[in-house]
Amino acid sequence: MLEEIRRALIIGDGQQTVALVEDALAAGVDPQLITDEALTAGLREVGERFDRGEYFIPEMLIAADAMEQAMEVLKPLLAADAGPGSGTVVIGTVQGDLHDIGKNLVITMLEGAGFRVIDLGVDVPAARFLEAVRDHAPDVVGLGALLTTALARMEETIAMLKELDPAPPVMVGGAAVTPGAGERFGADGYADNAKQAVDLAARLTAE
Ligand code: B1M
Repeated sequence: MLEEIRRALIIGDGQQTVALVEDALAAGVDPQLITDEALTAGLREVGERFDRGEYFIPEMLIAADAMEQAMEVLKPLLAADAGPGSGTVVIGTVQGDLHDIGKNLVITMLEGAGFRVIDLGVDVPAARFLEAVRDHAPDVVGLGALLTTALARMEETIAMLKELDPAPPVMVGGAAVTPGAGERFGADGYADNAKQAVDLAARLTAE
């Protein structure tokens, strides 16, 4: 079933992806497993095809749209299973980067866990993060990046956030980020997926 969903997503058939997700849910398959092993894995394959020159931007867009349609079905179920949390998280994709599917998934899980989330969107300049910290006094700031070219912006933004007094804890994630890079940039934690992001935010708010 997971493989069928993955294949429907890779060819960008949104209707079929949603129908197969609904079938899988009806058969009792875990929503988190569908999200990670079928949908996210499918988009990873789409990215690899793009890398190999087999897919172009339109194919990436269509597959992303199929994922977004499927996530509408899955989000309420994921949110209900997100675990406990409290506090405010300011989150955004750093400047130069327009990817937002993963960030939105992280937001769904954070909100499901009970966090108040201020979503700054995509292509967010450092100044906008600083302004949001002043306006909302968040317990955690989350920065995402999927493009390696956006990592320099992430590093700069963290450096500016860390000059604030008090400096908010910063968590990072997204396909371009590694735990090592996060640490080098001065982040307080790295999350590999949305579930880990919730656990990390809970840990950082408790510190
Ligand atoms: Co683009 N793209 N893309 N893309 N895209 C990647 C990222 C790429 C790896 C594909 C590839 O070549 N293999 C590649 C980057 C290579 C690199 O930098 N080394 C790439 C490229 C090159 C580009 C363009 C430059 C292409 C071009 O124009 N020539 C362009 C850039 C535009 C820009 O940002 N300025 C571009 C555009 C696009 C689309 C618009 C077509 C579309 C985005 C649609 C959208 O986001 N609304 C798109 C897509 C869909 C992808 C891939 C295929 C899928 C990304 C995705 O949504 N994954 C991607 C390939 C890949 O990632 N392997 C690719 C699903 C999502 C659930 O996973 O985002 O990793 P992810 O999120 C996870 C975790 O990472 C984590 O939790 C999530 C859930 O588990 N997480 C966090 C995410 N954010 C977090 C934040 C946290 C904590 C955890 O704390 C704050």
